[in-house]
Amino acid sequence: MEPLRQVWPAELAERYRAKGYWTGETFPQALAATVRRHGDRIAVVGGESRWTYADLAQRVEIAAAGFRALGLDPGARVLVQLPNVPEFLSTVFGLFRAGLVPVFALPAHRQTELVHFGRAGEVSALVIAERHDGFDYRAMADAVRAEVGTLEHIVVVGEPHPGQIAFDGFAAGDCPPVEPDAGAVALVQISGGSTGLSKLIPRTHDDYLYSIRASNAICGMDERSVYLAALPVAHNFPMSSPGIFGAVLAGATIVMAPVPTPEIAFPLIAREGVTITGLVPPLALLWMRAAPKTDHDLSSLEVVQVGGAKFMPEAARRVRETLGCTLQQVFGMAEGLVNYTRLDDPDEAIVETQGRPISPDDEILILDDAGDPVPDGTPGHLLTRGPYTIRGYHRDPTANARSFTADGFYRTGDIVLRRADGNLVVQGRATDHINRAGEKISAEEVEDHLLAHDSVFDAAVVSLPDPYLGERSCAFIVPHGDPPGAAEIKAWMRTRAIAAFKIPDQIVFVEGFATTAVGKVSRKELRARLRESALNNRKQP
Ligand code: AMP
Ligand code: DBH
Repeated sequence: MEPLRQVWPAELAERYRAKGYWTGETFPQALAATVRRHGDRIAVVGGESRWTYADLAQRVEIAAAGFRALGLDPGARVLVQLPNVPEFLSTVFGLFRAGLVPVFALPAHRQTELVHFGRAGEVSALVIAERHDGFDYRAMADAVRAEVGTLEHIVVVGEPHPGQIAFDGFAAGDCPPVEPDAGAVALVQISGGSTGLSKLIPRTHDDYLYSIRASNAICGMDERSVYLAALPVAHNFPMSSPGIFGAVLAGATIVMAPVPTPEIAFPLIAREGVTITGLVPPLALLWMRAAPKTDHDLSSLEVVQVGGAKFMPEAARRVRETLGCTLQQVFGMAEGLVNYTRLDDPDEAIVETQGRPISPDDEILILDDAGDPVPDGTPGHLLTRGPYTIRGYHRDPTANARSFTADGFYRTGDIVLRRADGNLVVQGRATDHINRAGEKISAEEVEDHLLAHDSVFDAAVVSLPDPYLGERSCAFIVPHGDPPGAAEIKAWMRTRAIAAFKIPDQIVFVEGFATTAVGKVSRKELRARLRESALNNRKQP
């Protein structure tokens, strides 16, 4: 088994420690500290459950002992696919407590993605919910186990199928103390997958805890805060910016929303006195449309964070009057770097920019195509390194060669400009992915699925502007013989057992992809041309 590691050069590591970013604390210690200070406060509310931090700590011990009793040894990896339920916390902190490493999948992921994560992470167990949002995960989990050689145990929050284990059935027991090194990998996040399949992002206790602690300070998260988990909490944004983990460090209350619609979220805000939440732009639009008509009292809201995709200034400007709270723009990535507008920034900066880095030691480069720095105000490629940005993906030398420079900068793929006040404005991106309402979709990955259809000769997937989603996906398909029809292609994609957000929103059949006189065009160029032609509403180039 390939060990998970994330290593910074010694002199940088020393500096991050000397500056107090990396404190040597681990996740189990961080939870223990909150339990000592805030044991009686409500940690999490969800469904029928309402647990104090002391309750949570007890459940974490049971979960830790239960996972160890399965025969999982410290360092083993566990794929976690849970929706926004309180058991997300007892599972994940139970894994931390037992020295096991969670690898996070989103509830929207399906068999194909889970098999990929399971193999790439060499996971020993999978934790699922019985069902969520109309989907039963249990049969899928068995199918994943059949395809992932290392995967032995399936643990179910809810009623297990035969051969699966009930999370609630874990008997109270003792988990031997485990003292992980703070420089060890605590968890594995999943990249949006800008080229090909998603990559694994190992994050250490030191680096992830620093980004969360610092986010708490910037976002005003303290023990009085009530955080509404609206986006799926496995995602890096609601997990760590500052999200549910920030709430745990602060001793705040987490309110788990099963889905983020106003119908579900607004009554929770009113009932629990929610003070802060995080949304993607399309949800923010939906909330702003619903807020003026609602009977629910939203006046407890202090901060609404919006990120994951570009929030347009026109919409950003309306947040304060419609939702009655401060907007915070968040521009982050699971690989590390997170930028925030500050709560006391002038309105103009909050509306027009995506904020600035968390840390004074986040190094930011903005380069032109030739690799030279551009002056402030000029768009360029954003590269970064710092105390919580990874130095490499897990077991993927090809992706690492592409995504990191020799001196350890991460190429974000984003095109940004820096203003004189230090705030960044996202202008677009250099890589070929579709940012559909904050869900990143790799064009390559979708093209690969399309090409597996007998009637598809060639396919190119591009992003088109969409008034609601920000971007939608459009697949240009060159058929093999008679065009199969868009409905058939979509139905085919559904049989591929992939997340529904990857199914193309729009399908256009074309006779062929023109190549230049000089020869074959690159995929990147082809996608750019098709996109251009669709935007100009012309016929195929
Ligand atoms: P991932 O690497 O999958 O975690 O996705 C991170 C990417 O999401 C960033 O590199 C950006 O392309 C995009 N992103 C996140 N937040 C914002 C934002 N506020 N505005 C524009 N793009 C964003
Ligand atoms: O899109 C993201 O990945 C993202 C957005 C905001 C993120 O990872 C984050 C904040 O931490």
